[in-house]
Amino acid sequence: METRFLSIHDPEIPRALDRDGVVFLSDVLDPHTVEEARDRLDKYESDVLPTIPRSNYDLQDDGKLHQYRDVERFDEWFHDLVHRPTITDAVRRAVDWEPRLFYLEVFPKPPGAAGADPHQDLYTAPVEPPQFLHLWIPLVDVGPHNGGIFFYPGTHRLGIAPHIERAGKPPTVDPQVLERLASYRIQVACPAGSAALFGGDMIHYSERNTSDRSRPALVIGFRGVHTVINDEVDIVTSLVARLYREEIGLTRCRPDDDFYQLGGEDAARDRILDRLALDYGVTVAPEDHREFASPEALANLVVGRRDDRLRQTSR
Ligand SMILES: O=C(O)CCC(=O)C(=O)O
Repeated sequence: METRFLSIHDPEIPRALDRDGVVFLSDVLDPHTVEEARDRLDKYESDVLPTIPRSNYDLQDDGKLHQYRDVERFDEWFHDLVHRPTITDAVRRAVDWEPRLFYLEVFPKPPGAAGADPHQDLYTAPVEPPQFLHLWIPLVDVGPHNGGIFFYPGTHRLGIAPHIERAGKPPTVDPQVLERLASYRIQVACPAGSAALFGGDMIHYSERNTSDRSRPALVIGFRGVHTVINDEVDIVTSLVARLYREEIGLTRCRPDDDFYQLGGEDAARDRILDRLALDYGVTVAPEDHREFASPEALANLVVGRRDDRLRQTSR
């Protein structure tokens, strides 16, 4: 596939995106904005991240920062950046549905940080109908030396690939499927401020940053204005079921299974409640857990309490 960089105003963008599933854009952010974004992310990581719930960021096994999201909710400058008409208009022209902002996430990739394993964003964040785009914008020049990114153009037409679920890590595309698709794979060196625009059905991954400099990238997610996302309670229910499986040592746990009937003991319960408090900033007393002992009931309690807290802090 030809990997030309198109101008953000190029009328060819919708056709290229439809054909390849990914399109590369030049000069989406000017050098001054790129530099300011880098400086502001450094400040965000030191001043804001430590003050917000753990569910807003992910760490790697070695404790390095992997990814953080919803930056536009906590920082006005990034809020304005993701709403710039040059960006939103370009995305609007690229697809035949009306986009709305989904989130801004950041892959800071400090030196030595691992890459993102192969995935399709429609698998990890399903929306219905499947109208979902990522605008990936590196804030330094990105190539094979510093955590470069790979795509499989054309394979977006094959639908959602089987993913392997892993404890404590995001799901990843079945390696056997990737092997069969190997001839489609491309890596493109992307200058700072350029972008890759791709659909939620595009398989992609990035490598470890083996350079001695951070490799930050912004990812602006867009979804169709009429899409629905899985209910938050569904998402937290499946997370709680996973915590039950991990902490009790089970292979299966259904949404309505009772923790105590599954053989859960006090020490496992305390670890689960600690993990939920860290992730969602919500405290559940051990005596309350008896009453909300299934993944579904506990998820309802956690989401309800978190929403109450958010309402109070936004008053
Ligand atoms: O920036 C990276 O390393 C990974 C980006 C990514 O996985 C994404 O945009 O979904």
